[in-house]
Amino acid sequence: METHPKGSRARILLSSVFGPYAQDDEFGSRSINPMELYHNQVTRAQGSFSLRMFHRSWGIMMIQANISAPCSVLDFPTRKAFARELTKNHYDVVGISSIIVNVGKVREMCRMVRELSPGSVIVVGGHVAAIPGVEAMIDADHIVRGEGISWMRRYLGEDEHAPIRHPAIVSGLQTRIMGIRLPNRKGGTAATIIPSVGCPMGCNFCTTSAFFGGKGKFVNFYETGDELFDVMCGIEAELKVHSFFVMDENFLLHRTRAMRLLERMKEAGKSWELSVFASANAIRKYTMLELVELGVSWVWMGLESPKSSYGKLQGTDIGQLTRELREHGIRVQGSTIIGLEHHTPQNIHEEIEYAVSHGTDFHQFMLYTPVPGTPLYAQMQQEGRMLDDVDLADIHGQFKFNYKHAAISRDESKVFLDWAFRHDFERNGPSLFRICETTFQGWKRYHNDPDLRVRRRFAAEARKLRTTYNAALWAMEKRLRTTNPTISKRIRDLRCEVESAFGTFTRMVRVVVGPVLLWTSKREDKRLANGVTYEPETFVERRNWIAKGKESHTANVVTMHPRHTEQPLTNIAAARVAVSSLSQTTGD
Ligand code: B12
Ligand code: SF4
Repeated sequence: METHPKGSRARILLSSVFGPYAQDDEFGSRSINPMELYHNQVTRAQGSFSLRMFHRSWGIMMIQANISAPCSVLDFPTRKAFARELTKNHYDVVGISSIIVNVGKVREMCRMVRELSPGSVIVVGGHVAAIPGVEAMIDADHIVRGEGISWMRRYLGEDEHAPIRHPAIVSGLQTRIMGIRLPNRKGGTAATIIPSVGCPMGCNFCTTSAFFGGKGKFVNFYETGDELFDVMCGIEAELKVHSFFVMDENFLLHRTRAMRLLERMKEAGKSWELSVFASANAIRKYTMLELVELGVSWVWMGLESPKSSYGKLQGTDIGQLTRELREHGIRVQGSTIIGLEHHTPQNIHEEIEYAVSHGTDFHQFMLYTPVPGTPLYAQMQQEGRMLDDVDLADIHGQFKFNYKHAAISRDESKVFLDWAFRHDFERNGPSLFRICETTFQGWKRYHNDPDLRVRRRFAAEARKLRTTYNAALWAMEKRLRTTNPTISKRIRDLRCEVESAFGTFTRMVRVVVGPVLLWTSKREDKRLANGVTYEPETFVERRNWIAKGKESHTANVVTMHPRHTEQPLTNIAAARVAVSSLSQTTGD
């Protein structure tokens, strides 16, 4: 493979695509496709109760941490900030990271590099590279498919097999719920840990599996539980966290690694909380006790209909599994696909009803979407079912079908998808209420557990319930009293149980904080109705950096540029501090 002539002395810029994101524009931003996880695809119908937060671009952070060349990461820039960075610093290589929907931004960024930094080599990586014929759509010198750390190391003439250094990544940023922006307190948010990329299950629609090799393949950054444990200890010390968002498509599938991690946690007395992605059959390889001891407190799991052809659920009663997990204090984020082959306008409501009846804490709904690079896409193309006139910026699973479904039209697909979100909210209430339910169930079962590690973890989770969560329950109960009396009553019942378990202090916090949350959540709903949206701040991080004309070496420098003009909520500072623990509980 061709290497860069300057090798590790080359100056590298790694950038994510530019914002603002939550708006409609000619570069492919879409107001229904904000740069948010929950509000984009999970809690978007929950108004002010929707969980709002951002996640950094971990792929380029991982690459930066694993090369010895001077390297800047520019995350969530505006076009202006990207242009400024290109002209202020000379870069030998400009790397752009993107997924498919943002290909229009990559095109524009390549154009800008050619104009403003004509000597730079342009490297484009991430899922955008899976688009067939992407070479003709963008003006890049290298388009990298699959794992990027090893590619960049090879390109710079470095050892591609060197151990992977994991950067300390704060998982969720600028968290906001019920109209309150939570402070970015050190240790207040989970850390993201990335043990591997890809998934060997190879479901035919799955882009992450396909991108890293497909069925039977994946790339492990950390093979063993010992390696993972050491990385987690390092990050625990650096970020002062006890909670980890484990970004591995199917973490529990690798049982030997997970069980060794548990052994090490037990030896060291670690009461860590883990949020994981796992398929139902992988979860079933563990007893509930093993999951609880491992600290699994949040699971993201596919809930496909039993009539679908995907093997992840085979032999598993998914309703029973969800109930059991929640009874053991494990929050469940269900994921349901709308528009599977067997769905029709006649059975889709029943299918959604079935999914919603699981009563998971969170529920993601996504359209069945053949995405370039996947076996499903190849199949649909062969069958002549792909729609040619759909803009790539609209293929994000939250708008309309990009293919001809046997029974459901493109317009109907959006109607059914939107109904699924609304129905889940009406039937099960705010996710914040549901996680309180699960937390309380876990506490009731484990607060006297003989294992100190387990007791400690559930005590920590209950601290939030004793204070702010209970106040939030009161505010939700009031807000839903007329619009959804059934849910309001369920919230009230839970609150009364919580208050009788935890006593006077909990009631006092509710009396003080509850009305504040009631007011802020009403105000937030008004703001949302007026079209307020949220954007992530811009980050610039430099590593192995020698500023132009200076001799001194700067190791790691982080700068943040607040983007939007939101007023600090100083009048409600007390409530902000009080609810700041939320981001830990949601695993992000
Ligand atoms: C975190 C995340 C987000 C964050 C965004 C973070 C960010 N700053 O961009 C949030 C939650 C906001 C988000 C939103 C969306 N996401 Co998202 N997201 C993820 C998730 C869960 C993790 C990404 C990650 O960090 N992985 C770990 C890192 C190490 O892997 P990586 O990013 O792929 O990077 C590696 C390589 O790709 C490569 N690489 C990456 N960049 C570069 C750059 C260069 C120069 C080089 C050489 C190599 C390289 O090297 C890296 C190391 O090996 C993935 C699923 C997954 N498991 O990857 C989905 C995923 C990337 N998202 C996806 C989608 C579709 C979306 C949304 C459209 C939401 C939706 N409706 O589904 C929106 C788009 C928002 C927007 N306006 O752009 C798809 C992309 C599909 C595709 N083929 O394009 C994925 C794969 C999920 C899926 N299976 O459908 N997402
Ligand atoms: S189990 Fe999940 S992550 Fe793995 S291939 Fe299937 S959909 Fe993708």
